Amino acid sequence: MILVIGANGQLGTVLTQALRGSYGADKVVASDIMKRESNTGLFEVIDATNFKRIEEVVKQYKVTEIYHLAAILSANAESNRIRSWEINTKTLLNVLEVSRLNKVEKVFYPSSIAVFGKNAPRIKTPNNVSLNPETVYGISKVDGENWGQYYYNKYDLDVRSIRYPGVISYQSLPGGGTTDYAVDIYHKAVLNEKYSCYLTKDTTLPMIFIDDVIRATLQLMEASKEQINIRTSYNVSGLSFSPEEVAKEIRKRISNFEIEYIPDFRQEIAANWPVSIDDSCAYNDWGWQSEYNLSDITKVMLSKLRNQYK
Ligand code: AKB
Repeated sequence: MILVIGANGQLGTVLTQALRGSYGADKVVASDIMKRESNTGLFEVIDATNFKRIEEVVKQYKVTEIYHLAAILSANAESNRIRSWEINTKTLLNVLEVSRLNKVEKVFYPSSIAVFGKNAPRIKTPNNVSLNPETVYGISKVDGENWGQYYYNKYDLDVRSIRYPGVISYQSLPGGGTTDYAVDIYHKAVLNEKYSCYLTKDTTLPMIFIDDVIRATLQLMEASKEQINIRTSYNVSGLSFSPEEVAKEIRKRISNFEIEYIPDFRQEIAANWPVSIDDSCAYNDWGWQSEYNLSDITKVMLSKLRNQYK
């Protein structure tokens, strides 16, 4: 029995459906801080800062696996430090502790490329480098990775994790991240509006398409225990591009698409993140390989969003 915490977020919306597709609708309980009209199937309201509530649901459904996705992303976290600690760190500790006490066997925790700071090589950033993030969000993700490893070492709780790049999806919007522009830009393009980008045109960041994200996550979680050699978090790469490169790709399909560049505080966050990621550990341990390039992503994003805005 699987519990998804943060099921209404950018990742949770799609991952919940994928898990239901793989394991059956009656095997996956979705949960979030509020229920939406679009929530179908098994759903529980959970505020993950509330240990007792998580435990109640875990006991009620005899949960054996938790995907803990609730988080405040990098841009928003900068102005909400205490709340970010509560949502990004305390909720994870709650999940790990509830799991330890209630025989949950496996936990998935999403980390991020935000764990890397100025000291890490920015090109092909390796899995195992010193992590000195300079953002609230990055600090919380390093913390989370270490807590996961701690519960694995100390209690044999099977915690697994991926450092996600910026996720590009059409199903729902990201909220409050530094990489959000790579989703917003497609919405503006489809609406025939000019896009005002908060990063400089040549800021290249690691990104990944939602289908690759879901495949990577399920592949990691389905790998045998012996295949998992990293208990902090795995680097996973999709592709890397800059705002100018997406704009060019969009113009191949919408020739009059316009973009302007007005960098704000998010530029400084992006400037300390990797340009590209070395994901050879994920490839060697559980066979990870991405499938989507920028042209594929642009084609799918524009066509799916056109249908949504019809
Ligand atoms: C963000 O921009 O904060 C996230 C991330 C890279 O983790 N998308």
